[in-house]
Amino acid sequence: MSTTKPSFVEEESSVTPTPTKKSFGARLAAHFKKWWWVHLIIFIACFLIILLPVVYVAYPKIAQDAVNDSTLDIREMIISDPTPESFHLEQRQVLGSDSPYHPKIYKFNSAVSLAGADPFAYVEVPEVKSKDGVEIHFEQKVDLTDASAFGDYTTAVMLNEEVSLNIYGRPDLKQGGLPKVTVDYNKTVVMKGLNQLKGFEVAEFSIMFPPVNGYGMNGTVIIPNASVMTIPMGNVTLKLELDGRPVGTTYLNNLVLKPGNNTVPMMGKVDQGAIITLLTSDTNPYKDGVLPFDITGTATSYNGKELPYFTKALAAITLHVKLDVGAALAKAGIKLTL
Ligand SMILES: *[C@@H]1O[C@H](CO)[C@@H](O)[C@H](O)[C@H]1NC(C)=O
Ligand SMILES: *[C@@H]1O[C@H](CO)[C@@H](O)[C@H](O)[C@H]1NC(C)=O
Ligand SMILES: *[C@@H]1O[C@H](CO)[C@@H](O)[C@H](O)[C@H]1NC(C)=O
Ligand SMILES: *[C@@H]1O[C@H](CO)[C@@H](O)[C@H](O)[C@H]1NC(C)=O
Ligand SMILES: *[C@@H]1O[C@H](CO)[C@@H](O)[C@H](O)[C@H]1NC(C)=O
Ligand SMILES: CC(=O)N[C@H]1CO[C@H](CO)[C@@H](O)[C@@H]1O
Repeated sequence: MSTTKPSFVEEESSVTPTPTKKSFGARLAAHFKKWWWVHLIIFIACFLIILLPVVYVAYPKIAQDAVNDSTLDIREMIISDPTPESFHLEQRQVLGSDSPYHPKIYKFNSAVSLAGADPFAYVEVPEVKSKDGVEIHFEQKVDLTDASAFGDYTTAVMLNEEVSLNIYGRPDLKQGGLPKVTVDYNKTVVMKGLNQLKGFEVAEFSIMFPPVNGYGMNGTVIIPNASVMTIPMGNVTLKLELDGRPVGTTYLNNLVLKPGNNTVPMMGKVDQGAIITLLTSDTNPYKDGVLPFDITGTATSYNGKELPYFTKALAAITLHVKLDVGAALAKAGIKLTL
C-alpha cells in the first residue's frame, strides 16, 4: 500500500475491486477508507451514550449534591436606612464546601424567610466561585415583599437565642467546560438572636428635680446584642410600669444595636409625684427605695416614620430592672424618710 500511488487507490476503492491479493493491513485500510463514516457515527454514538448521561444526569446530580452539602455562615448583617417598606442591607457570609468541584454559581435572586414561613424579601446573591471559605459580600436595597412576615422574623430574632433563616433560589451553576445547570439552593442558616436582650441593665441613672424640658430622669442603659446583626431601631419609646401601673415613658434616641454591648443614653418622663407618694406612703412595700420597673417598647420611629416590624419585636418582650430610686432622689436633693 505504501508503494501504491494515491490516485490509483482512489480509483480502486471507488470503481473496481482488484482481484490481486492484498495484505490484511491494506484491506483494513481500504475498509476504513470506504466505511469511515459508519465508524465515526458508531464512535460518536458510543461517546454520547457515555457522555450524555454523565453531563445531563450525573453532573447535575453531583452539582446539586455539592450545593446541598455546602454550608453558609452569615458573619455580618448590617441593616440601615429602614423605612416601613424597605431597608439597605450589607451582608458578609462565608461558604463552606468540602466538594472537590469548584463550580461558578451565577448571581441569583433568593427568597429570604424565617424558616417555614413566607418570604419577606428577595435578595440578589452575587456570582461566586464555590470554594470552601470563600466570602460573599454584597450590599443592596431590599424591598420588603411582606412587611408583616418581616415583623415575625424580627420578633423571632428578639425572642430567641437562635433563629433559622431560610434562603431559597434556583441559581445556574457551571463547572469548567461543562454546560450550565440550574440547581436548587435551599439553605437554612441558624443565626444568633437577641435572646430577649438578656443582660439588659440600667448602668446609671439620675433624677432631675424639677424636670428639665419635661424630662425628670436620664441615664445610660446597656443593651447586649448577641447576634451578628446591626439593627437601626431609630427613636425608641418605651413605657415604664411599676406593679402593673404606668409611671412614665423612656426614650432611647437614634438607637442602633450593634453586635456586642451597646451603651445607650436614656431620657425619661416619669410621674415623680406618684413615685414619691408611693415611697412615702405607709403601705410602701419598697422600704429600701429600690423599685422594680417593667419596661416594654411601644414605638420605634425612623426619620419620622413608624417601623411596625421593629415595634412589634420590641413589644414582644418586657425588661425588668431594679432601680434605686431612693438614692437617686437623695442625689437630686430630695431626702425621703422611708
Ligand atoms: C438536595 O436537597 C433537597 C432538599 O433540600 C432534596 O430534595 C434533593 O433530593 C437533594 N438533592 C440531591 C441531589 O441530593
Ligand atoms: C427547602 O427545604 C425545606 C426543608 O427541607 C423544605 O421544607 C422546603 O419546602 C424547601 N423549600 C422549597 C422552596 O423547596
Ligand atoms: C443627666 O442629667 C444630669 C443633670 O442634667 C447630668 O449632670 C448628667 O450628666 C446626665 N447624665 C447622663 C447619663 O446623661
Ligand atoms: C457585655 O457585658 C456583659 C455584662 O456586663 C459582659 O459579661 C460581657 O463580657 C460584655 N460583652 C462584650 C462583648 O463586651
Ligand atoms: C430622633 O428624634 C430626633 C429629635 O426629634 C430627630 O432629630 C432624629 O432625626 C430622630 N432620629 C431618627 C433616626 O429618626
Ligand atoms: C452579652 C452578649 O451576648 N454579648 C455578645 C454580643 O455580640 C458579640 C459579637 O457577636 C459577642 O461577642 C458578645 O458576647
